Amino acid sequence: MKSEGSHAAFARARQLMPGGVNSPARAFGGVGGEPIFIDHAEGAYLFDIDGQRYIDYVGSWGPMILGHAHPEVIAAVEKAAARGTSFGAPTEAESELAELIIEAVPSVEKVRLVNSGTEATMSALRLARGFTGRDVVVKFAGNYHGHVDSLLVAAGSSAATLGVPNSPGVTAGTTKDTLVLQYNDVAGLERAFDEHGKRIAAVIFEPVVGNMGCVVPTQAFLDALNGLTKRHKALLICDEVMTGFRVAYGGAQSLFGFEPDLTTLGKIVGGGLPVGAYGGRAEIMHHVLPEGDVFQAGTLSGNPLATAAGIATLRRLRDEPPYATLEERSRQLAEGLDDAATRAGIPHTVARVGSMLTLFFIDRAVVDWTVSESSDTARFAKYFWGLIERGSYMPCSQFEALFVSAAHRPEDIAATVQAAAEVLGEISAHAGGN
Ligand code: KE4
Repeated sequence: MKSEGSHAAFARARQLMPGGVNSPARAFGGVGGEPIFIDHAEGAYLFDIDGQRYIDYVGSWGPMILGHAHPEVIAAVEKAAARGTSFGAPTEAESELAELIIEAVPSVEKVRLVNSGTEATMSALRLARGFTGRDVVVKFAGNYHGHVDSLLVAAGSSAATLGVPNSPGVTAGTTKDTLVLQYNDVAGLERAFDEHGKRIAAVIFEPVVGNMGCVVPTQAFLDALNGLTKRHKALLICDEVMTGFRVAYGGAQSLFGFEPDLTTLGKIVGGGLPVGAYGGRAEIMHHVLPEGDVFQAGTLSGNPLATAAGIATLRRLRDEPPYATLEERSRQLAEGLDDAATRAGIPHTVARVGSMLTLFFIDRAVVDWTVSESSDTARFAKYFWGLIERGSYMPCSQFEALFVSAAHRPEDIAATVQAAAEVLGEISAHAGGN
């Protein structure tokens, strides 16, 4: 499968933009080779600029739960565009989208729309610090919450270690109040609260992790997160940018039955256009400017085109919930990948919640970043390119979740499973069966 057009397009792009991309996740750094340039997409399929078709399991990293170019979403955006693209003044569409979010997510009584998941988490952290008057925030290794300076920290060596920057340009002062713990580590969380409890403004976490591959929280960890934050009067921020409207219409919190203090959203709430959101208890959101004094603003927040796409997407998910079908197709894919790797004799595990899942090239359950980072990424790269050659487009990193959309048909899943069986068989034969 030659991508001559992508090769030339990438050469041009690298002259113009750092790494030739506008987000590093797209650069194929985790699998080597060059990214594929997309011409258009429809339903479950991407079409590259050389005319190759791929069954898409990235879905723009989550937003495209209905599939690409859904007629209702396209029509809503076209209609909105004809009426003007941005006014810098309030519109009823913003209230419509806010109402859909509030009705869907039990813990959200008031919400503020922003333009990305990063803006949502950055603002939620500022609000938590403003509301509590405290400085320290807790995050977990392998959880990604966008490129928020104070969250770009290396994993601390122990519960007592406050963060050090893991990116140039992030100052020690920015990360000195960030504590990085291991996901699913209840004892570590307890020690952190013992040591820093009165200074902790918030704990932010992914309720189903997508950003170290798919990792599921234990019930004990969820109980500790809720119990310890309440006991120490810290806020629990549930980052549902990826899981919101993905694993259930009400997000992971509705699936697992807990109510965080603040929730961040993105991806699906914009239906592929730039929308992020943060919301929660009215008494907390009351502190956001101009009602309160925690500053946050944005020229294009609640943009008419983005809200139109978000409204059309959420209405469709509410009125014709695809979750039973997504569960069936995703289970078919997960079992097929698991079976293919088992038949090939390749050490692996599969983790899944709803229509987000990961095939890990490691021989044990992935419970946190220390396990996930031990996965065989070289083998993952061979698997990735083998599937590309056979027309299935997986996330270009072992440390990402794949997504199934409502547009994926049983025959698409079967084709991908067949391709995986061939690729994994070749990998195994080449490696002498281990
Ligand atoms: P954005 O700023 O990229 O809209 O959202 C940041 C973000 C926040 N929280 C969670 C749980 C997220 O998964 C993300 C973004 N996810 C990545 C993919 N794992 C976006 C892909 C990219 O960076 O290009």
